[in-house]
Amino acid sequence: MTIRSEYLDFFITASEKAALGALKFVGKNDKVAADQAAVDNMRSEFNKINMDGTIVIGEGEMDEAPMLFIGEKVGTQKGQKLDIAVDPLEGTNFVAKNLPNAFSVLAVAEKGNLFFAPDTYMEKIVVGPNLPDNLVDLDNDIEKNILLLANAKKTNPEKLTVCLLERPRHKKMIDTLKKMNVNLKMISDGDISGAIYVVNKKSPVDMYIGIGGGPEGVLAAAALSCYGAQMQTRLVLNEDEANRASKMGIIDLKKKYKINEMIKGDVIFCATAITNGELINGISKESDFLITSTMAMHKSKNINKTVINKHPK
Ligand code: VTB
Repeated sequence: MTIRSEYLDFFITASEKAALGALKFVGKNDKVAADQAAVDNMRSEFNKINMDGTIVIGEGEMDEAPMLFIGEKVGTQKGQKLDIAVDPLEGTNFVAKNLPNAFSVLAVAEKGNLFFAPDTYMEKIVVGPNLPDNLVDLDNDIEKNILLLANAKKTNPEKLTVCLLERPRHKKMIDTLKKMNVNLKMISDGDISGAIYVVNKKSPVDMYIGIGGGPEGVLAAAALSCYGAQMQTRLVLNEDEANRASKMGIIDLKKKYKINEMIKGDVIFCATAITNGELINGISKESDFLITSTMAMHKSKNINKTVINKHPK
């Protein structure tokens, strides 16, 4: 089975509306209000859709998130059974501070096909398509992974670019990459985009690596699955989180996941830029309209397009 084709447009609209909600808070230094506006808009669009939807990756667990919480039912409960991962505002800081790369993001799979990742950290390594299977591995040190990638791409480490979040936890890795003369692309936030850079021609990145959010990892996997890229992830859990993950049904807490274990079957992925980004243009203003650009993918239909829509102000 696949996701019915009529759903793509509905999800594009939900992603656009979330982005338009956050737009009002660009440069207002209020990331909570920006996030809330994106969440409210996305949820009200979801509830217009004829689907039996469940949020499997959302704003948190029920007691900490009033809306779009994990397990929340969305839609009219009448159509196809779908599992949905959302990040209505990826880059709350970017919107608050009026910086590039803020997005509204969502991914959809058929019921039971989306990894129920807890809201914890996740180790991630991503490389592009057309490389030998299982080329890199989270259990290799960074030096080995770089040498394997350089060899597969028939190039030298100094010609490779690696993207990672600028965090103290990545210092050792950054030091090794510097020693190997690898080019760095260090991002302050937004590691869904960071992972997608690996398949983006405008921002040539050869590898994304490091520890970021688990939910962001699953959303990135959804997009990357439409490109045939490779990704490996592993949850990073403290004791309390390990207990929660076990309760969520995760048996092997140290398991390394590949894309097809995080996302099975068909996928819809939508990302609407709020502020300008390297992947896609942000919302622009004309006298009577706001213009949104959305990356829209539907895997089984081989759809991967940019949708530009005008919205009356
Ligand atoms: C990433 C990134 C997010 O959090 O997941 C990161 O994609 C990881 O958390 O945009 P820390 O900030 O704690 O390192 C964000 O930067 C913010 O949610």
